[in-house]
Amino acid sequence: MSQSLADAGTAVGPVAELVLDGDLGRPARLTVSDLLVWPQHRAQVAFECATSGVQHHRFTGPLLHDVLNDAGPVFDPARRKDRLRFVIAVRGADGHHAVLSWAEIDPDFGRAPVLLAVTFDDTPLDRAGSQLVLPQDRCGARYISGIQAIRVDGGYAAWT
Ligand SMILES: Nc1nc2c(c(=O)[nH]1)N[C@H]1C(S)=C(S)[C@@H](COP(=O)(O)O)O[C@H]1N2
Ligand SMILES: [Mo]
Repeated sequence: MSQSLADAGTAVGPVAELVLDGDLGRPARLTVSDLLVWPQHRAQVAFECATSGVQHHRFTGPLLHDVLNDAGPVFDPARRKDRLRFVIAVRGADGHHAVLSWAEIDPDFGRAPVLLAVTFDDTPLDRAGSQLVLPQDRCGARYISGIQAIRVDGGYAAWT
């Protein structure tokens, strides 16, 4: 049987894909190995879970901002105020979802170093899917695992 390049070097099994869509000039489907194209960052984090207490983990992966910027969000990059109406919705394969504001991760505003993880405690996430890493969050609930879709939405333009 043939094996795709994306599977090479990882354990046998289906490779998870995430869909990037919404108000983007270049929507995309990305495997975890596709996420290695961007500069890789490390995060050593602690977060509290309401049910299991404080957890400590290490993650690596690209900045969410770098990945989304390359997908061409349909705002005028030269006008800072134009970015403020954009939201980013992230959904896991189990339906768990949460939103971030674009400004939260934008280097001109909140500058949160949010990652799309490719490894979790040194284990590759190729089959489980990427996990959202928010070092600024005290609570673990937005650390969405098994990411299936990310939608960028500038829909609040309707208010202007
Ligand atoms: N896909 C998905 N990701 C998720 C959750 C979930 O239910 N589904 N739970 C969140 C919560 S509440 C916490 S605290 C962290 C860590 O939860 P875990 O210890 O159950 O992995 O994952 C987060 N990511
Ligand atoms: Mo949690």
